[in-house]
Amino acid sequence: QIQEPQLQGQDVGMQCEDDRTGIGVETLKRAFLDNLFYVQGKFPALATKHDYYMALAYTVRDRLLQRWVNTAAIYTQEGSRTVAYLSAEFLMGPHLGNNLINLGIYNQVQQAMTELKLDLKELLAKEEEPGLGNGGLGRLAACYLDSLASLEIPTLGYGIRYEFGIFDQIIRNGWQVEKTDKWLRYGNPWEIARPEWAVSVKFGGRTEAHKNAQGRYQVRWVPHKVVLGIPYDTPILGYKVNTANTLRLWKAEAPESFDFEAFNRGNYYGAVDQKVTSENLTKVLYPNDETYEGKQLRLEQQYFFVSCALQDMLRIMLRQKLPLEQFHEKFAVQLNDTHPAIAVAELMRLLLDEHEMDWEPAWEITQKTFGYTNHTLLPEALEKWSLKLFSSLLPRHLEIIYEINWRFLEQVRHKFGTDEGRIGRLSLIDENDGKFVRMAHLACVGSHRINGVAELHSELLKKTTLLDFYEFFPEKFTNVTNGVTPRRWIVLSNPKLANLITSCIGDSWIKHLEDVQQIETFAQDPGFQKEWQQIKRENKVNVASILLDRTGVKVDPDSLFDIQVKRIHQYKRQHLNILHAITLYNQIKQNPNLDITPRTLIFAGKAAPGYYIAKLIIKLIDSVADVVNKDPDIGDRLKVVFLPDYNVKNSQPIYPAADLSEQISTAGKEASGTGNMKFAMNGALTIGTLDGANIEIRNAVGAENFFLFGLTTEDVGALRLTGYRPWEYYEANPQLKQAIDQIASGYFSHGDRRLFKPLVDLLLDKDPFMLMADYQPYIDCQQQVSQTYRDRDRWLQMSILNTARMGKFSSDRAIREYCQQIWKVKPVPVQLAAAKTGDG
Ligand code: F58
Repeated sequence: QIQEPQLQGQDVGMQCEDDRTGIGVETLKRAFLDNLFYVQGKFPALATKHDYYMALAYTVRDRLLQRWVNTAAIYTQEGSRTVAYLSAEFLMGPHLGNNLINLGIYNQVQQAMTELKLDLKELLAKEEEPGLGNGGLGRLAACYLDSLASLEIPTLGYGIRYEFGIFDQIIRNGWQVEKTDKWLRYGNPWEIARPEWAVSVKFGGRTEAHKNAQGRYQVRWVPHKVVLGIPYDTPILGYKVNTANTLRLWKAEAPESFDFEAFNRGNYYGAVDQKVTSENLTKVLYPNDETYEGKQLRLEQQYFFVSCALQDMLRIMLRQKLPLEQFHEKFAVQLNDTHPAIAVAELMRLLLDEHEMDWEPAWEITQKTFGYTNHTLLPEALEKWSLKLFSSLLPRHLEIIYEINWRFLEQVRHKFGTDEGRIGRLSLIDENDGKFVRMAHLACVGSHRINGVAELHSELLKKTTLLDFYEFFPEKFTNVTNGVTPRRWIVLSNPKLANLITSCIGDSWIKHLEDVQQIETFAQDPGFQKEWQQIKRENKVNVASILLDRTGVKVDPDSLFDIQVKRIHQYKRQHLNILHAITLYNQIKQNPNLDITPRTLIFAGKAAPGYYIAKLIIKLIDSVADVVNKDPDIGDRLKVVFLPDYNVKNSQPIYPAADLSEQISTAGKEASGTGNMKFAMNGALTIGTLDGANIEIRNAVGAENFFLFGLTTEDVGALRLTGYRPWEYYEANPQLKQAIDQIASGYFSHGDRRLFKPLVDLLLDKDPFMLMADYQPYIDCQQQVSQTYRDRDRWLQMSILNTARMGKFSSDRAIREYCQQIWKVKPVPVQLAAAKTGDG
């Protein structure tokens, strides 16, 4: 059934179904074949699947461009207030499917492909995803761009165009092996390079004083090297609106002049060398998750993209003839964690040195410009740069930071008197153990708003990590609970569920997720329940075939699909989940006739390449899987599978197929989580701790529709204080003891006792994430899950209510809150008219 096109570019009177904008099936077919011929240079008999994908991508891009150019023209004309979202990571996922949804042409394109004897699904699968992020933080940025465009908020996303994104993961002999992600190998149809807007970025060298034309002393930065930043723009279309915002990613290149200088001196290799080192800057994404690494190249990346972004904003202001004094009125700049925090010093430098502004007005503009979002409480993730490194790379910025710090600490003294302890804790410079610049402190001082990403997290920030800042400027602190876009995470990933919901309540929920509440009236309707169950089953059959294809493990779609997919980290406790798997295994072995609820445990996620324990956890999952899956006594009652290479594309079928979502981090450690939201929206029930957004999800769906277990944040703190002795739990609990002893004795490692020793020792000795304490409550809670699953009607009702009550967790809600509380920006609707020129 083909829906009538909702957006009709051809209706504005200028043309009718032309091949670049038309969205009728015949037009789409013609445009597609035209692109196959003129862009790919192929005729059908010679075309590969990839050629067809490219032809389709260009066909869709043409339809985006019309909206993109119009959007830029209107923003330029109106000088609209604009959000600049600065993020070292944007984990966009494949563009094609999402653009089809947001353009409202999925069905037409599907029909066009079918009529050409092509399978749209196969073509969608050909897209190499831009994996320009590690996990939650990068994906959040992508969801926010979708919502910003859908809410018609003028936005520029600024980041880095990494040549290699997050590594591809393969599993060899149970171990993670990393492969470089060559996502640009076959070209990227979604981006347009804008070399005309390239900027220069300086590094190293020294500063000197000079007198300006008015005889005033100014500082000049004489750099050691200069790198060019080339912007690459990708259109970000909103859902069924004409707004197409811009994601502007910067690539580093060597400036031509440098090559020539070296070349003229006869140093050909020197010239090439310069080019190679410059281009290294944006080569690769650092694959760390939740840990900070003090690498020079990382600081260079951060400064590079931030400087490019701010220079670009200044260019836009000049082009729009806006005075620089209005910078904070034109732009609301959000710092996605501290990775772009150097922006505070860079904006000061640009205003002071390049535009000769005085300190006070420059500082006022700076503070009014920035907002800072914190994403973690883990101490190992807090960025600090050694003064030695910092001063050698950014000598001018260090001077500015000293000045900011001096003035700030004066204010602290004024408010609190000379409390040296407090002053030391607040200082932008850490002098405890070597000297470091504390990036979170720079972000706090330089921003007018500081937010955490879930209620608990924002409270903990005020009580712990940022306590001193909270006491100094409480008015800056706020919370914005994360959200995810229902367009990608329901409509695109779970079309059957989306259609069922729409058939009952209409499609307003896609833009206003609160409306999905209306399906509550169907929660006990047997007909609706049956369709709900049928869709879940089809989604599980789909994942079962993916698992068979990628891992060779055959699973039963009627078993309970119990899923944990996220980065592998000790605090996320994939190993607690594995202890449950071992416990179930032992129960069946001890009682071979045991009538348990059949389960399939699915894991996926990448470990940071240098994080040994996380890699060992993957090996443990694989080893347990190997024993369990091959044991004839176990049969279909338990299966354990590790799906390799978790990324956005591979995750899309997963959420819709889950019965149970594992959100089992140690309380107080997971800032928010966003996977928890994607699962619950797709009708999975959650087993989880009182951590991050789990708390708010439980409040929204109702305690009776959520499986809660484990220590609270307060419990964790108290237990630490009174002395935590993990081995006591082990000794007191025979089931736990058996599981740990099996891991230690080589039961899962062909008798190798050394393999998992580091993990076992860690659990019995320090157990930093308190698995031992949470083990029994977790096992008991899982037992309840199994019981509940046997009551199909009850489970279905709980599942439906979970989806129905997830309205709050749309990223549209989160973005509305940012707009109101932090950015003070309003929508600027875009009407389609004949294409005009504009500069974005
Ligand atoms: C994540 N952080 C939080 N950091 O862990 C998660 O709870 C939250 O939902 C999400 O942010 C969005 O707010 C996260 O993903 C990183 O990946 C950083 C990348 C750069 C190095 C340090 C970690």
